[in-house]
Amino acid sequence: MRRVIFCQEQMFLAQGCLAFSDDDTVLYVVDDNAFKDRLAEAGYDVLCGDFRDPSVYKNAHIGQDDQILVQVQDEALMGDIVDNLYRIAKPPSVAVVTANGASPTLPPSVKHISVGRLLCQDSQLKLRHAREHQNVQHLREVLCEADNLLILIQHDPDPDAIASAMALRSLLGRNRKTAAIGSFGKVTRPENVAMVQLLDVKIEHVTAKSLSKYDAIAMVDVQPPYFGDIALPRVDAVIDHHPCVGNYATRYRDVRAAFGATATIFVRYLQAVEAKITQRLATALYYGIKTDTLFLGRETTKADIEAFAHLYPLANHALIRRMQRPKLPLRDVDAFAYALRSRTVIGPVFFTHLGIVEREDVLPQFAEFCLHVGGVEWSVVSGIFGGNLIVSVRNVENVKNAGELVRHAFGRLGSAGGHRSMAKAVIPLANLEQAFGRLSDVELSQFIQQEVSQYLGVGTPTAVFA
Ligand SMILES: [Mn+2]
Repeated sequence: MRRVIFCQEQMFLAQGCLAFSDDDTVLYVVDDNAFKDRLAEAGYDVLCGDFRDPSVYKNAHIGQDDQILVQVQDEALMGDIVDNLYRIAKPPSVAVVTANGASPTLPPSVKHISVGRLLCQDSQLKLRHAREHQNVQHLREVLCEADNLLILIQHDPDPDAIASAMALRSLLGRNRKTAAIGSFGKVTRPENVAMVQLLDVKIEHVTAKSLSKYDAIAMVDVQPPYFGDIALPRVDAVIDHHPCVGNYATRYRDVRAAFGATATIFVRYLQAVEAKITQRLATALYYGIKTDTLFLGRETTKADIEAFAHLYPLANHALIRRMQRPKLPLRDVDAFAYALRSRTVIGPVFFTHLGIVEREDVLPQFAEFCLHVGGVEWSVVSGIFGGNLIVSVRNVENVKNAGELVRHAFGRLGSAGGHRSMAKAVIPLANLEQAFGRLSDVELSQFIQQEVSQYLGVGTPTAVFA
């Protein structure tokens, strides 16, 4: 690709020369001999002639592979240059540079570049970086004295929290010894388990007692009120995107409720201080933004999209595909085989009850799988875990709200809630026994089928639970 720039000296000085990429060869075409000599001395390829003379275009060998940039002040002259260029048998592509968006009448295929706007965008970005740089400096000052820092995240850490914790550690130039990532719970969702395994992230299990061994606590993707009654000895920094609830004291606070992910805040921090974003960190942050915004489909701002685009070329997409499709442990295969055989399909609803399960997460994982069955719009997978009947619900788009379904069907007996397309009910077996007496697995599954099909209006299960 060759770039040919039609340029006059006053424009060259006023606008700087727009040539964009260092990889392209550039030919300057000027109409002033003294200017030509100065450019030639500076080492540029340059040709001189009258811009209205067709031989200039011939001498420059302009053809359709060239990109032309016209930087002249006089609009009539600009029009004549474009005319000459478009008269070439195989004309090149043409853009004109104007001072501030003022656009002379030219064919629509000629694109306008506004130098004013370019400068404005650039200065806005620089001002933003300057502000974020100060944020990072403040954050570093607050945490620098701690020999033993804890980065605390929520009880069932999700990719946004894990990625943000990794980013904070990297911003502070620390490692897992000097800045542990900790949680009172543990990672349970299979996708998130896959993430910490594939990216080799260690999440320490902390208790209220073990907190005392840290000399500073930073929270990411969560705020102190989340921890309820757990007595936190101190909170030094909070970086989050959830709306603030309740008051708390902290030395550093950056809460941006408009952002779709905490990872987006960290991408801005990293950009501002020109920190190197390793492939591992980029992969985590990219996955964090992707999952928290449901692939930019939910509560997404321009900031999230910019951060996502910045990370895209840096992230390992093969690894992300592996996180999204976590492997099924061999010992779960039998449970799945049993569940498939013992299914009940009522209208568009796929029901199955697994009885006692070893791990709770097989239920949502299997519910996800059952949605792939032809004609199925809802999947309702239940099992018994830890003394509770757990009901996991998934649906396809454009049907009733899954969260409301479980609230209506099971809310009176236990905790039930969720989103549009995924929901869960946790019903203590003791509550069921109190209401109905002791129930067998067959009776439990009949009970679930009856409650769900009644709410969805999909007909009645064959055996009615009285
Ligand atoms: Mn988040």
